[in-house]
Amino acid sequence: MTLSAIAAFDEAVVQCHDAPDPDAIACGFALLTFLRQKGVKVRLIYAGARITKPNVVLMVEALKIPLESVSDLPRPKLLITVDCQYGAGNVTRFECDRFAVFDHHRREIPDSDDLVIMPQLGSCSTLIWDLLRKEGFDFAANPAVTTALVYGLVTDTLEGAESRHPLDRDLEEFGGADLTLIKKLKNSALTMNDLQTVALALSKPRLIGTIGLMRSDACDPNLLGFAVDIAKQVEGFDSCVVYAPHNAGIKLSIRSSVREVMANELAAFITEGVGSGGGNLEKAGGYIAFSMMTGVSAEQFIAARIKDYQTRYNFVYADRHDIDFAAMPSYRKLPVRIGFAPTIDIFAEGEPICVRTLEGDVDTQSSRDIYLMIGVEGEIYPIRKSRFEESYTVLPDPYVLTTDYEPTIIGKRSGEKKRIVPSARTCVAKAKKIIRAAPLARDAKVFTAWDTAKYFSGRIGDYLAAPNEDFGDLYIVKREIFHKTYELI
Ligand SMILES: [Mn+2]
Repeated sequence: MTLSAIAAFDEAVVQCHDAPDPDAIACGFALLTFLRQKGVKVRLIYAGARITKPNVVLMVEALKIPLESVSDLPRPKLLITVDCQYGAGNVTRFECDRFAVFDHHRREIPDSDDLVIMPQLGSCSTLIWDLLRKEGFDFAANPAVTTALVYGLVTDTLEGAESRHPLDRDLEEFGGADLTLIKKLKNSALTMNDLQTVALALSKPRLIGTIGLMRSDACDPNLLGFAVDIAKQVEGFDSCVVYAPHNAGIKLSIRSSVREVMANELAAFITEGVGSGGGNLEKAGGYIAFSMMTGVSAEQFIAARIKDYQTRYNFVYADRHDIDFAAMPSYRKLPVRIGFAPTIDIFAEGEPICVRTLEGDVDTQSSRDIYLMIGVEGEIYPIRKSRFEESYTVLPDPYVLTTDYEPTIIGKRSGEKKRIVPSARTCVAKAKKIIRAAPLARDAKVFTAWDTAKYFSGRIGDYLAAPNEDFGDLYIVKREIFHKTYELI
């Protein structure tokens, strides 16, 4: 259901899950404020034990959030659950005429037009912020709402370390939040009990292959980040995973210290099909509902996934491989139209810039010599001007973007954020490039010649490819993209 559709109701109730955390409360507060401004009569409620966590109590007081604790509810015309799903295990079910859901956990209830669920986001606050922005909500006039949403994001993503989507980073950098209050809240998150909980978790580490696994009793999510940051320093742990019960599932916090494991990928692997996970190369997090792990304990489930993760990949290093590309079929690059923009058309020459894409942030600088390419799936990558001119022909047509997140370019000196599309033009690959390629028979991690920090992950069916003239310059092409961009000779 859209926010405008909700604003057309004359009354509504917004409900947080039964153990309301800053993310749920922030979303509820933001919706309440928006709907009241639209003339809707709204209440913000939760059922369950009264909140006692010091940071949550302080947040509600400091931002004057009219959060009510209830045990029963007169049947509302519209009940909106935030950061949780109506009828799921972590939220008391109240009778209502109609319900709507805003959440960022994996869908647990039958789909309908009244659910807005985006598991790719690090917090529900990000979702609500984005929707309010699209409704033209005046954040400057409502600083308490801005502060609540930024704090909701901060707690759900462990200060941004485990954020999953470029929109999370956009909210992190959104101005107008009371950073002094957020700092105070961050530093009142723990109880003495929490500290004992983490000490206990760290006292029983398990080693699966080269990955450490630790279980904690329920505790503040911040503590998981704290625990895993200590654990990752243990020699012998290439990566580590700490998890704890959280609401109706488990929350995972993951760190990696080696090139062979990207934390965000390990998070996505552990939660694949059963939850949501993401982050960056070194830090990541995730969530799995108990209802998705039937028949096994959470410990058994995670341990099995970690084991599977470590045995399923072939490792391919560009500088030392023995793959017989010469025996593979030859393909020619199709003349597919893609976009490009010279960096100096976006920012003044010499400015360090950050390209924000779905895949993550890429740092480069504005230079006469650097162009940005916009690929068929909206992916962005820098390319040298000389290489561009060798490989592409510029077309007269304007560029039209067809993906849902529009990439932005941030000037690191000026702090200015700019769209790439207005500066983008269309080009087409000169059709002479011949490559050798074959689909992967096993999942593989490919370490290319030109990126020493990351690897490219290929799934069975994706293509391993290399240009005819240099088998050392190998790379992975996703199956969907391969057939759109290459043809068999
Ligand atoms: Mn949340």
